[in-house]
Amino acid sequence: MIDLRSDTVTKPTDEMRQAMATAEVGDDVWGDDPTVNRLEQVAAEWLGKEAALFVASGTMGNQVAVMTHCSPGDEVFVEGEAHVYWYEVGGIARLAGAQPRPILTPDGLLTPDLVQASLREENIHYPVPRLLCIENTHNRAGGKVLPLPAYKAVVDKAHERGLKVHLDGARLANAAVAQGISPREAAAGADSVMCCLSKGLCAPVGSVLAGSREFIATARRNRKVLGGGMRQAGILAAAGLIAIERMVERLREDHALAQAIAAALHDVPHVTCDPNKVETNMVQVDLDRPASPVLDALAREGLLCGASGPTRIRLVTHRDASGTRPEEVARAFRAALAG
Ligand code: TLP
Repeated sequence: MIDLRSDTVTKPTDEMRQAMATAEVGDDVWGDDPTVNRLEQVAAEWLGKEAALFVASGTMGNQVAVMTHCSPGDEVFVEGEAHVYWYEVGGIARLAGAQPRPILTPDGLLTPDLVQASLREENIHYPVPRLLCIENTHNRAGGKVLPLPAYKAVVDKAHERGLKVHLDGARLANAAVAQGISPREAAAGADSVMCCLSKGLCAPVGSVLAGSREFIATARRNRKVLGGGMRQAGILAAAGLIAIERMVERLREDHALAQAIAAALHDVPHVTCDPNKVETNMVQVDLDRPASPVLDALAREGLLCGASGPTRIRLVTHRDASGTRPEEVARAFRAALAG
């Protein structure tokens, strides 16, 4: 089976398993886990912020960030297809008690003008505008990168209008590698940034949330209320350290494989797939029919992938699928779509 459902399916590397087995641990809720403490220091440095917090998942990191920035009733601006809005079980409303305000874009890319246009003048009837969430790379936009100059312009516009900025950098390392910059450059200016260690970076569990010392102190309390105080979590943080220190550069291989797969799918009948649109480790495949039965047929051909729309399939490349032959993916699609 070739599993391209997500880069979340990656298993820890042998080196990670070794580090996990021998990790020094303690009770992290007491601040006693040396491996978690080290991961948090390394992550803060890596993301260019004062402090960081190890969290159980990307969802927890995003939601803790929104809870920390916002009070109930505040307005949170999100790109219309952002993960924090689409896939986090209504957490903005449910956990922070805040109101999400989607900003519609043609391609997932926020611009200063779109941010400006969505903000209203102060009025007693309106919620207090508080936070802008940016996603980079953008999942539902097919792993698209918001390039550094455009990212900076959006951050500046948000700050100029008094908003805080949270960066959902679940795949920030992919965005950084694709642009030839460091993750800290890619997160510059954001008041908080979340990055997943458990996707292309191959850690089994966990994400990091980074920001100012004061922000992280409050975020730590908000993580606790969500049940995210994880005790001897050093066993997981040990793998997270390897994710940050050793797994970033190889993301290039995932990006190259995604390109090659898109090129192989380009001329498959009933499929629209443009290799020029592949920027990182995702391939979007548009079909002339509903995706769901095609997914079943692909699975019968030995290829697992997921739908990201009624007629759209998403393929995600990652380390555990690095031996995938693009022509095999194209063969599976041809067979699944035959007839
Ligand atoms: N994305 C998952 C699914 O939830 C869709 C995937 O397979 O791509 N932000 C972004 C941009 C994400 O893509 C994800 C996960 C998260 C946050 C949440 O991370 P986890 O799954 O660790 O809660």
